[in-house]
Amino acid sequence: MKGILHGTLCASLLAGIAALAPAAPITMNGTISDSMCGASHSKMMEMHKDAKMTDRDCTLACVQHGAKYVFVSDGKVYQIANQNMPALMKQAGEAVRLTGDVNGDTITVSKVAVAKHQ
Ligand SMILES: [Cu+2]
Repeated sequence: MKGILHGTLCASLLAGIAALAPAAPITMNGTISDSMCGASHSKMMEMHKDAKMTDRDCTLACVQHGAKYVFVSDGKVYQIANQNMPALMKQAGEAVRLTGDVNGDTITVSKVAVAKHQ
């Protein structure tokens, strides 16, 4: 008997799901900064040496002068869509774990938690 059946091709798994990326909230570690200073307050602090500002002081002062809150994570500066979230002012200049929907370079923040010290 020579009726050897060739195995049928295994159906390949179609994994084309990754292409569709719904805006799921993500959590990142970073700091709340301001759009004037971005990733670093050092330039501003250099200009106001006598004020002896902390990152927090600088962020709040910049926002008071028209800057917007931003979120800095891994050197990348994200704009924040919902500027009037109270937690932004509360944690300004400090390390946080921030949760929100990222759309390009803009985050709509849903949660700001204080980062644990390590
Ligand atoms: Cu500043």
